[in-house]
Amino acid sequence: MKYHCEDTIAAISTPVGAGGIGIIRISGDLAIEKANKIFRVINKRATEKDTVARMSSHTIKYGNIIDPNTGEYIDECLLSVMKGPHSYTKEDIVEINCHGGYAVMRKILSILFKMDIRPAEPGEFTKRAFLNGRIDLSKAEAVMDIINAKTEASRKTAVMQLSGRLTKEISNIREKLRLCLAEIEVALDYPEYEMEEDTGSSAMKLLTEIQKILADLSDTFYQGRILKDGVKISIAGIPNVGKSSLLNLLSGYDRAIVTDIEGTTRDTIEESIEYDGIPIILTDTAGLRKTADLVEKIGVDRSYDAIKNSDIVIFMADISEKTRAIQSQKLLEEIKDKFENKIIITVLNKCDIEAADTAEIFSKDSVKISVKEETGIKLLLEKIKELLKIESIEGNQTVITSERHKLLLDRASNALKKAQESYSNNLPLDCISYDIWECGKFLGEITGESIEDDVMETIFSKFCLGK
Ligand SMILES: Nc1nc2c(ncn2[C@@H]2O[C@H](COP(=O)(O)OP(=O)(O)OP(=O)(O)O)[C@@H](O)[C@H]2O)c(=O)[nH]1
Ligand SMILES: [Mg+2]
Repeated sequence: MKYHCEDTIAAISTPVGAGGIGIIRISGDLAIEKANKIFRVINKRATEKDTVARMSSHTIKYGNIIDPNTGEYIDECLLSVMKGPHSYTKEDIVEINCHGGYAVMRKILSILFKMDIRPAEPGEFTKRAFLNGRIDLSKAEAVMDIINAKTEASRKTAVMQLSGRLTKEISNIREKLRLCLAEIEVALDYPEYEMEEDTGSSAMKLLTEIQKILADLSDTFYQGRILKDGVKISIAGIPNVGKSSLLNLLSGYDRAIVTDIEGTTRDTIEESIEYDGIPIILTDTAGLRKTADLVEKIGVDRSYDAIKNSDIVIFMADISEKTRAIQSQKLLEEIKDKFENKIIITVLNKCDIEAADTAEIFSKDSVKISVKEETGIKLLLEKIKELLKIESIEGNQTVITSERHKLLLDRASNALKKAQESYSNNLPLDCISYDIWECGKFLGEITGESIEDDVMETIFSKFCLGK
């Protein structure tokens, strides 16, 4: 596929702000011709032939950027040329490595924009790479994930997608569906050979297999999302049990106010941390209790919202006093009832001053810790990791991290379910063909082989400028 775009585009590809170097990327038919007009090679032995227009592909030269209209010297830089189709977009690309000041880069861009080059839209370089057939859509999405990856685990999953593992898996399934459709067609075209029954039953066997693959892939989304965006964990409990102290310990600084006064925390406090490559979004909450204080009441409502929105709840109890521990146990039961399917880890804090027979009030799988003495914390973090089942997906399994992919996998799977229902209701094979075709179409939307323009525009509009 070669998509030809008349426009030559340019953008700053490095982050906005002061930096040692900044990169301006130009892509399109005019990239070399226009860069030639603004660049003068600096070299003792430079001749008139030393121009951008004569540079070989994948070479770099040192020189000055000059405004061709005024002759003004703008900056010194390194300029590289990558000729299409051997470039990121498959078009001619020129990259200017100038000094990373915002004013310098804006000035160079403004000169380019006066020369039939237009500003690139967000993600437009990658969109061209996709439209020109260099990468498929799921790989283009992975490029964005790599840019946004903040932890080792999210980087790994994005690289896995960029390496084409998901693409390969989807292509294999689509190929199987294509063969299946071809067999059905033959059976329908030659009724005299009476192949319909055999073809139908072998198609159903295949569809069951594919459905299982699709379901397994779709099921990896929970872990994939966590690896990409982080797991949301809230710390809840009655006042004064040490919730904010735990947040401070895990985030490594005094993020929240800690006092021995009940009701110190009034609002939810969020902090991002990382454990063993897993991104965690930790929320400390106001202690849960009935209160007449209006502000505290709002805080308590927010605590319940935080519990509702989290993947895991650390329910913290204080085992230094039996009556307070009993109070905590009651609240824990209430929370379990209210949030039925929530993963809750019971954490028993202040075990450094544990009161006799208090820990026994809680179930055996509770984690005993002391924030003060920093004991039991690793155990707690390991327990979280165990619950997320991250280890099992870090091996060879393909993991999906995009909601769009999950939705399409589920739709593809539903299409197969319809095909199976039609078959059990003795509907003719051509009805089944349609559902199989539809399944392939949904899968094709993941890789971008079958995709509507507006969907594509939405995907690329989420990209950052200059990529
Ligand atoms: N002995 C002991 N004291 C602790 C421990 N963890 C916290 N504390 C103390 O318990 C008191 C309450 O701690 P916080 O972290 O403010 O408790 P909280 O649950 O956030 O309280 P609220 O914000 O009021 O809901 C403080 O005096 C802490 O120093 C611990 O492991 N051992
Ligand atoms: Mg607190």
